[in-house]
Amino acid sequence: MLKMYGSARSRAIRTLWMAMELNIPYEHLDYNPRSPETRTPEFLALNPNGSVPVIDDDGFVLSESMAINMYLAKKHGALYPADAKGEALMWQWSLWETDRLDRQVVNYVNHSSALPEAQRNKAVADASWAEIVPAMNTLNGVLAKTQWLAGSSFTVADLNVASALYRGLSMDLSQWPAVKEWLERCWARPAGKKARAMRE
Ligand SMILES: N[C@@H](CCC(=O)N[C@@H](CS)C(=O)NCC(=O)O)C(=O)O
Repeated sequence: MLKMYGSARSRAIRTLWMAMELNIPYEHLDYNPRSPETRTPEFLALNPNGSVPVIDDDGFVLSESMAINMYLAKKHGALYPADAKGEALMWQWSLWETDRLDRQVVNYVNHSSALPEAQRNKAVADASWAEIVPAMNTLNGVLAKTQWLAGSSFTVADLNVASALYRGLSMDLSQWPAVKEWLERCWARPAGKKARAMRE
């Protein structure tokens, strides 16, 4: 059976959401980031980075949340873009999010609200925000013209970017109304709601 390592309070929320979209059976190993379970020789053999998520699909081991979701969608023949252009857009948006928004959003939310006040660093929050603004402007411009990122329906491209923007749900997105509407639409899916409930 598919084993999914990683707590829903980590980037594993992305892969848990995908498994629930696909309605596939899986065993959840609810490991927290940096926990002792992720520092054992057994875990480091699965993922030498020591990070979550990682999956073990009957002996096929894969890390990186975006890659895991693309693999699962392709393997199970659902939410995978229908043609080469949609597939390329899925790669484009998944890689773009990882580059332009992933760590930036986590750092911004941590250092502006999530961490205890004494641990917050305003310079980190400000530097992150300076990167978030142009990226959100880009995403908003695209989503003002199209409902979905890779074709005419919800695909793994939307799942990857929306799930990575989980913390965007707690940010003021009013200056990016198309992003806000799309993000809420994605997370309102039954599997999105279930993934969120695992975390909150
Ligand atoms: N690019 C990776 C990032 C994975 C990652 O950084 N995971 C964090 C938790 S959200 C982690 O396990 N950090 C602890 C560590 O790296 O030791 C992905 O998207 O899967």
